[in-house]
Amino acid sequence: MIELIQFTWSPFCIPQRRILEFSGARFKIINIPPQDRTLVWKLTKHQYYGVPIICDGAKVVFDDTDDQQIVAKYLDAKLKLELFPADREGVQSLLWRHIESEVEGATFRLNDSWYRDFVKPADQLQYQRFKERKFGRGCIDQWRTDRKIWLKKLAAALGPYEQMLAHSEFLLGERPLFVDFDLFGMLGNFLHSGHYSLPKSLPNLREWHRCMQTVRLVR
Ligand SMILES: N[C@@H](CCC(=O)N[C@@H](CS)C(=O)NCC(=O)O)C(=O)O
Repeated sequence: MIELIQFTWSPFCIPQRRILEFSGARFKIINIPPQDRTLVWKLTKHQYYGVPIICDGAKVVFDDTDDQQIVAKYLDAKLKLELFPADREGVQSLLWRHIESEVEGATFRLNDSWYRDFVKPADQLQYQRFKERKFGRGCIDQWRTDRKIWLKKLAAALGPYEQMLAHSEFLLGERPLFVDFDLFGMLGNFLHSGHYSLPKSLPNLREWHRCMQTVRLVR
């Protein structure tokens, strides 16, 4: 059975989890503490410490690139989902770059600014240290101060998706493709703390999001 090694609020794990649910395949979730990558390190034979990774029998799949979608493409091929049709590959790869930079840059800061609400007290030191090593000392305090600014940036980054969804049920047509799951993952990360909701000014996106929570593959 496919196993997904993840932590629940990771913007890069949520798309893979939702794709697996969408597919109807049986799979198992293994949650790791975000600050302890021992299991990932061991399973990847000391090649990778990020999440998500997928174990499928003896096969271990991980994405050590910034833009190739190795995990999602593995699931797509294995489960025959057709989330990456050839005639949409170009536009999807432009969109997922935007989703994973402009959108994700705002969502993870907004969510992490509440990390004390959802990271266990015993894990908070390592969580904060990890963020500060990457984004500078005091970064989370700064994100907390700048919440309004990041909310504005997020709404602006989501504008084009709202426009696209005025014309079709999903981003690129009448069925969901990879970019739908990718955007859903970033928004899942944004909504994780429970302190935010999707802006009322984006009604098409709100409707699409409702749909994306439960959509299932029809073969
Ligand atoms: N290209 C990777 C990116 C995954 C990624 O950046 N994951 C974050 C968690 S949201 C991570 O584990 N980063 C390394 C770390 O936290 O040590 C993918 O799409 O799977």
